[in-house]
Amino acid sequence: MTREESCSKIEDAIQNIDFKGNFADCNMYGNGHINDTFVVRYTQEDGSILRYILQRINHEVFKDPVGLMENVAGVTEFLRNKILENNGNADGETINLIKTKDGKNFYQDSIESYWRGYRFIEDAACYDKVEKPDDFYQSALAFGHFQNQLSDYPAETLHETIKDFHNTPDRFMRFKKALEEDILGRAKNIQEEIRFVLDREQDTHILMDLYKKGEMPLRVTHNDTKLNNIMIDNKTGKAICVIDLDTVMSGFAVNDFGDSIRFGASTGAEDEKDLSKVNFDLGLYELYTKGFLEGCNGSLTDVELDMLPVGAKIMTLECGIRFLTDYLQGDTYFKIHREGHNLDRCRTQFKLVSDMEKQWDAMYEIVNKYR
Ligand code: ADP
Ligand code: GN1
Ligand code: MG
Repeated sequence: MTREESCSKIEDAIQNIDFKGNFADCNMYGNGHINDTFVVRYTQEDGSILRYILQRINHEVFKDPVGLMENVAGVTEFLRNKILENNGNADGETINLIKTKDGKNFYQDSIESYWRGYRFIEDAACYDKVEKPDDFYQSALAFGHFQNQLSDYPAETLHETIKDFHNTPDRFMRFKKALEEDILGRAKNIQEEIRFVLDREQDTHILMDLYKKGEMPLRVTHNDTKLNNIMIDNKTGKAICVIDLDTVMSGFAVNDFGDSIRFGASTGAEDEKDLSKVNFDLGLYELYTKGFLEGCNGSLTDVELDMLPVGAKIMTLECGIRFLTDYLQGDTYFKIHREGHNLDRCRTQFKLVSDMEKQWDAMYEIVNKYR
């Protein structure tokens, strides 16, 4: 799509979603790797400004945007009802979809792009790196609580928005296929990273094997629990709202735990080029473990508790494998902002995996301290 076409489609979407007030402006927003996110500002009658989020769903990634939006609408409504039952005010505590002028949850334009609007969560921030340890702890409470609140969600009504999303053995197979095909001839320059993955094939099976034996329960999980998918209140410092619900599906609790660890318990950014700045921070791991277990409020089984460190390692390894696969395939999945971006991202993940392997016993001891 050319820039002009893209702009005209944004205007088209804006006109069809029921945003209130007089349109002021629209700008790209946020650091997500998948959807196109914009902030749209509207002037109100009293002169104040109301902001909204406008998103174009990436339907190369999400093949069934209609099913996805059914999930998002279902989950947000379910959460809103729970919050209302408990404390009577759900404002800001779940994402709020803004319907289209004809009452739908999304707008589909003439070139088959899917757009949605959300109320902008004001006076809150989301972080790409832990700045204050307490933010990480608050996010742990919120993600644990989120999972706990969805424990009685009718899982059978959820659409699988990305097939085999956290099927790690399958991710490993897809990596091997991309390696065999090596369409851009990039493999020769990344032998160390390739070896790193191949050496850990056994690890990729651990959770799936437990699941197949009936020892690892499937739950309704978020599946993308990185710190920048949670909004932290600027005044209170509490996590107020879990966002990015596109991947809410059946999954393993330990993967939700693990995905937060891989992103937040690192001393460096996910795409840091200088690996000497990227270390696994055991103190942050401990903080998150404490918060997540408090948030889950006793709902995890013994096997799940035993597997929390494995979840951390496997989610980090899997994410690195996904970045590396995308690098081999020509960077078509994750948005990149520089050459080699996916390779840089992969390297931080593998550095963290190595660090975890060195601190493996301590990771278990910490879980045992809080279980
Ligand atoms: P992606 O799947 O691309 O990561 P997200 O739904 O996570 O998309 O949105 C990208 C970013 O936009 C978030 O990290 C956050 O900064 C911002 N954002 C999303 N929804 C809201 C909202 N309702 N209020 C304020 N900011 C939001
Ligand atoms: C993507 O959409 P975003 O930026 O929150 C990805 C996650 C990865 C993450 C790595 C749907 O998350 O699975 O862990 O990037 N989301 C999807 O930062 O693939
Ligand atoms: Mg996101």
